Amino acid sequence: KTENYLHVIRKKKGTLLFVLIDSENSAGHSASTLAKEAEKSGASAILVGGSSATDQLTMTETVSSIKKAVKIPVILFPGNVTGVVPGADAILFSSLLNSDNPYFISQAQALGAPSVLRFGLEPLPTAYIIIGEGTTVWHVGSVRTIPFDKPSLAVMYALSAQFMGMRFVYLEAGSGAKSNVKPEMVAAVRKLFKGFLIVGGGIRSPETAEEIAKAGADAIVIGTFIEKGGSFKTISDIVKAIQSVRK
Ligand code: 1GP
Repeated sequence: KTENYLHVIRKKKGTLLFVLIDSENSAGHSASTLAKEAEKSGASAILVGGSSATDQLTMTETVSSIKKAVKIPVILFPGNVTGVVPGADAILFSSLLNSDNPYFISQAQALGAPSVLRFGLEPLPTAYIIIGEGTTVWHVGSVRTIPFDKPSLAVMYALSAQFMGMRFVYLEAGSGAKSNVKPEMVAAVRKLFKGFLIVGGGIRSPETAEEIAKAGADAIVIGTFIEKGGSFKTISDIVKAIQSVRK
């Protein structure tokens, strides 16, 4: 149902904004307050997780408080099996395709799958592709990275994801990354990948968000900007900027 909802509102609104809330790191504000503000500012979904989120109890409480606070879907974005908790609408069921460690490609997925079934989470089959280096996800995920200026490598992974039946690709520069995924790379992937294209990491301004939307992203993800107390006025401006783009 969440997958269908995303496609429907993408068609209606243009590029969507997903706000990422890290249950362990929300600048003193409660996760539910941040989620409510994000919804008011025009976010289309809340992602909960992050590669350093290891406490399942906190995750479960965070998901439940966010669920009570907002109507938009709450989607898990786990960095490990510990990120699979009950109460969310869906989960980015991701394989870190350019990891050198099979644990992050298929083993964590096998370990987490029974819980996804048991908790009734809708799995959104996602190829998680890391660009650049020096970020937490790059380190934790044993990533064989793709340089920012090599769009053709990202395209190869996205195509292989498509051929394996994955319906989502997430191009990730990493939380708090100094530079974001370049529009040229997004455009190159967009040209061949037919599924839902998510782009995140280091996006903080309406201008950058708009460039990425113009390049063909279906959704952009913002986390650190909000965690660090960035204004929701800017978030509304970002939503306006990306939703003016229709592709
Ligand atoms: C990280 O792509 C997300 O997994 C969001 O990145 O925290 O840099 O906004 P930021």
